Amino acid sequence: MASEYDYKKIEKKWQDTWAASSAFKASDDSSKPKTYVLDMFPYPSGEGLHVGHPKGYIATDIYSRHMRMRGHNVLHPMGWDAFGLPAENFALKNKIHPRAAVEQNIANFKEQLAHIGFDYDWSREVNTTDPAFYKWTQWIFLQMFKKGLAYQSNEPINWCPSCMTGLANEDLDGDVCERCGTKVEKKSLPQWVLKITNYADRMLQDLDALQWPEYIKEAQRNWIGKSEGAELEFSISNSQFSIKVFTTRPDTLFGATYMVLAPEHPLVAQLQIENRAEVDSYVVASKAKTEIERGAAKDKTGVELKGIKAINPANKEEIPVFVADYVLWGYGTGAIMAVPAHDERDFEFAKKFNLPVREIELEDSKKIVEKVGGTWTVNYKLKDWVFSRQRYWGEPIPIIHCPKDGAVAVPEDQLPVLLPEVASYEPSGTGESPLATITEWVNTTCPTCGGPAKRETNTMPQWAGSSWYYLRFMDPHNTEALVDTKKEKYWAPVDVYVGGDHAVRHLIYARFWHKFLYDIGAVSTIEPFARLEFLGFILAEDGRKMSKRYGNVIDPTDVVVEHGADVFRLYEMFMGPFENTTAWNPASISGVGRFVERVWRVGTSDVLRTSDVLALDTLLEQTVKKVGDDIESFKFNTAVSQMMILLNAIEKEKMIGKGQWQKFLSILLPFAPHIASELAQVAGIDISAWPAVDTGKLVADTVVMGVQVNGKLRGSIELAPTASEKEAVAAAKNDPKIAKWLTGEPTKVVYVAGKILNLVV
Ligand code: ANZ
Repeated sequence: MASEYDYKKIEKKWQDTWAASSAFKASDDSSKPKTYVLDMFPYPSGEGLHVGHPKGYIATDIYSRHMRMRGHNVLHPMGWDAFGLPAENFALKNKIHPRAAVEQNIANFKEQLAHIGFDYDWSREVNTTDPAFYKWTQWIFLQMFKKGLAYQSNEPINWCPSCMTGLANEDLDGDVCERCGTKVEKKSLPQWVLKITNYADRMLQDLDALQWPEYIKEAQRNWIGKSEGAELEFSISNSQFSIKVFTTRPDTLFGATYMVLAPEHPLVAQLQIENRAEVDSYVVASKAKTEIERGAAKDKTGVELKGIKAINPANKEEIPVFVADYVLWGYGTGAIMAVPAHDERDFEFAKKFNLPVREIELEDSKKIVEKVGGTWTVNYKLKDWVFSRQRYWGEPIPIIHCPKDGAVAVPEDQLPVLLPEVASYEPSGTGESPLATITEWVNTTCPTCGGPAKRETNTMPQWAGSSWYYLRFMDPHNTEALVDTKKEKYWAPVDVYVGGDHAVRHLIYARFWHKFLYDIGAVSTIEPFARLEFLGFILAEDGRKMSKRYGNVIDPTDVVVEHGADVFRLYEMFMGPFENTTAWNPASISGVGRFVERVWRVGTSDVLRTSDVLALDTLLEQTVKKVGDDIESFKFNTAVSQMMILLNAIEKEKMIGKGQWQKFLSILLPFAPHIASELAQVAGIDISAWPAVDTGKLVADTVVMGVQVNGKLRGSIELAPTASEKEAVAAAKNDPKIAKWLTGEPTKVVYVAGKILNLVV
């Protein structure tokens, strides 16, 4: 007699068993092939996990369990991305120290994850805020500094007045702070900047070989924004000055009817302009707009620089010069030649200011650049990475400023530079980090000359630790190197990386750091993540994003308590294609719940036979094959539905061979590891290996095909899937139920072998 399925007891039992036997510990020393499966590690927020977060973790869990069953040595680790603004803002709001908040939140996350039965190797857990970890984040920064890739700059940067810190372009959503939604301003602050642009070309080139979704690659290409063109020089009449422009269309040079300088262009201040007051007030007004607003404005604005004429180097024609904010200072040379006949923005501007639109014959770009003494050049939209944050909760930048020796690296044997305790870690808003107030920490001696010097007080951005953490999992306890060379060679690269965010940003930064580490010999592969799978989010039942704000958050623990971990796991995979965004649906969870109960009932009733049940053979083999293929290609939903089809057949037969049951439980194991393990134990079978597909049984001897007569289903015939059209028609005629509808010879036959026969009479 079948017993009740007590998932609470059984799931706990297996979770304890796995923990006690360190079942998922990855070995560094293995003759097996390796698979490294990685989730984008979470930032441990105060809100805890909602049911959307584990979707990717379930997928990697299934993938990694199945690779382990295929005989691979699998690394599937988990850790915490815990530095940065969100953690600090949470701590400020709740009036606790960020470190205490992070610890508390991590404990909560781990508790939530534990209930779901994941196969993480917790012995490799990392936390970016652990000094033993960030020592190496600082070490990488120092290597970049030594190679001239970390430099100081005073260029105006994005400043969030609400978060009171400078930000990188990647931290913006258009022109607002990605974190808090406040419009950013431009502010000049001394900054550390990383020369990511040095890697722009390699980051573009190496995208091609990656097994990543095409739209993510495209997003990266657009973010890098490589543009090939020429720099051409226009002299200014009666002046020693000239204007250099960047153009992708030198062939349109004869059509240039005016020029534009960006408001920030130094020439605007230097030139002898007749309408100085008007120009200056335009420049001031343009400062209030963001670059996005400037670029997108349909109604173009600008002011002519009266008394100034530029000379077109191709035909020596004098053309007017404007200051206009649709030209940006941060791109190209900050000045353009305007060709209204060929450029839409220039056309809009020309219409408004009554400037000539000249149709021309295009020149030969090669030739014309040479003729006017221009140079070919390449521009990137990608900007160097503004790396300083004026906030407390980040890795201290390991630099000492000496009045004599300038910026000096902290000696490597003094790493990590520990983040000091501070009485108040609120952002100062002055453009200095809270660390600047701790004089005993700031004042130090210069490692070069021994004289009095000061520590750098800015911290690193929240993206620093995540730019290399995947390497640390390969060797998390190493005190001598960020990763041991031998271990890195064995584990690298990450074979499958799974997440649902950071198409640019993290994935750009990590690729940049990785390539740098490759250049200094610290890693052996040119790319960190060979394959990337991007997931679609889970929305609340109401179709909105799950958020505390809307009160529609579902806690995975509640679902596990109500339905069990296996049901939760199967349901999240069954919701739809992995990459689709889908809404939570309680009715559908109950459906999956019934599937699990039925599996239990079959497994605990008297159905097992010593020999195989022939009627199940073909479907079983097809299912083993499909589930394996589907896991490999991240099509988890169709894998689950195929197992449901197989279960129906097993129930219909009311019996199954022990060997067949073993195969079924084996393919179920990665999805529903608790119930599969329990039922395998009940049956006394081993399900640790992925079953081989018996290809000889994949094709059924006969299939049942529907037969339509004049568009209406009139019956079915059973014959070999490879049968010819003639054989199929003959079989239909032989079936009395169908034959009575066949009043004459069919005038048209549509036959899809193995699927359907359609007769028109
Ligand atoms: C003349 C011209 C004629 C242009 C034409 C385009 C079409 P991408 O492809 O994005 O690199 N440009 C250059 N610097 C600029 C700046 N700082 N702010 C705004 N626009 C700028 O675009 C390059 C083109 O954008 C350049 O080529 C320049 O206009 C403009 F039929 O020069 B072109």
